[in-house]
Amino acid sequence: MNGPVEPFKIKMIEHVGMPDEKRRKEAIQEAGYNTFLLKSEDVFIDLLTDSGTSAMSDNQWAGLMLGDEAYAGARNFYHLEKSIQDVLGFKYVVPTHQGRAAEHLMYSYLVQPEQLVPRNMYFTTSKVHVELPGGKMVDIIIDEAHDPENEHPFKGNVDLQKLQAFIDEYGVDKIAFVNVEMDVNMAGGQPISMENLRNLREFCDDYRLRIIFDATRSSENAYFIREREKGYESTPIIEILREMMSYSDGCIYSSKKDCLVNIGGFLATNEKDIFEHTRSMVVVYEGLHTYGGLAGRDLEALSRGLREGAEYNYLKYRINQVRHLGEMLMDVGVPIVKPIGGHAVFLNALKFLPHLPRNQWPAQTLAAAIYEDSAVRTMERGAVSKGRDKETGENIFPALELVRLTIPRRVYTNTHMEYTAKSIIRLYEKRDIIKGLKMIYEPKYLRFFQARFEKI
Ligand code: PM9
Repeated sequence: MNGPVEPFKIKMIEHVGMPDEKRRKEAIQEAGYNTFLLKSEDVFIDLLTDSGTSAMSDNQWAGLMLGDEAYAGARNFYHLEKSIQDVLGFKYVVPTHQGRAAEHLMYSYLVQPEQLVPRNMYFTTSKVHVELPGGKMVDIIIDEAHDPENEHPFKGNVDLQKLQAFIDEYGVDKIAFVNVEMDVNMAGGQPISMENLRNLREFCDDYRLRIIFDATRSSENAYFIREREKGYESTPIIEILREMMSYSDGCIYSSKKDCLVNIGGFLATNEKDIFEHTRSMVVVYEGLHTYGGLAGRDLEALSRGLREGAEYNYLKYRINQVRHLGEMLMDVGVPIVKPIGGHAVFLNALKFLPHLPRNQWPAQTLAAAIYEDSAVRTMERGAVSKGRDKETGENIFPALELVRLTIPRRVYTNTHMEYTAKSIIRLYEKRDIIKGLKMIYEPKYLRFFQARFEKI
């Protein structure tokens, strides 16, 4: 099967090298078997993340030259504000240097100690920013999302009964707000449906509960709605996005993903109190409210990238390139999360390495083995990422123990996807010889970034 035709041509290239087998072995050992600690120059194909790794267009690069680097009131801020109003429909905008800074400003305002934040599966940085002000994130995603084999078309959906159960048990005042992620990252890049969003809004209105979106991959989610949900087959992506956002009270956004830029984030809302509070806090942590830690040129690239990333032809190519990689693996029986997600293909490490117990970190082991075998860098998304229980201090072993092959946007060709698939298939054929890992260093926060391991 061939990959989708790219709707662009390449104007500039960056050389990449292939480290030999000896260097690969040394490099991953030096990195403590953690792919985050590899040097980029030791990597051939970098599928660590889709965050900040996009190739910008000539239109975005031209925008960089129009950066207005005034401390206050740069024209690029107003361009960004207008793009967000046009594409997402929010009135108020606070720029930040990346997504977690927006999470910090938003969640530290909305979460009181001991409160719960129900969410359709945790994300690492989101969970930390709920826990720092004393809250706790609880899971309300549908059960199907925890099963890698289940082919539900909207595995990102919220289970309203689970939300109701938290309200019944703890009382509505204990719920800080409901947090909804688009194209749920930790579930495998799985979308939420418009119908589910609409029902959730109705449900939350009855309880006067706020809904805050993590809209980081909302354009990719909108593409899936158009592809899979009745009534949206020919609706323009921007119309879908605006309807999605209309069911929320605001969003945080890491623009390093769907907005096709290398840095940036923002929060947006129609709620005056959220805006006034976060606008006053952004100057404490990020910078003035018209730049939020970004240069004027970054604001311009982001303003243009938000519009480009919501174009149907681009999204069609994007989603189908990810699907191409996933199908090459699936066709020969390599275990992956189904349906194939929006931004990445996720390997099911528990099925890939069934001989390894959970405390030997199968996904971490597999990510390290893939690098050692082929210089392809991937990321663990399992128990190392999940961390420890806040109360008991014990490791949590989530149902999903995955390795993410995350595809940067507009960066790699279909031939790169084919090289990756062939390497992983080759490794799958000799999977029995892969040995597990032992964790020898664990930092306090977000341990997956810096933890170190040793081969057993
Ligand atoms: N996501 C990713 O690789 C980068 C850091 S974690 C390895 O998937 C969501 C859904 C994200 C996300 C980052 C953030 C934080 C918030 N929500 O990285 O701070 O996927 O811009 O965004 C990463 P920033």
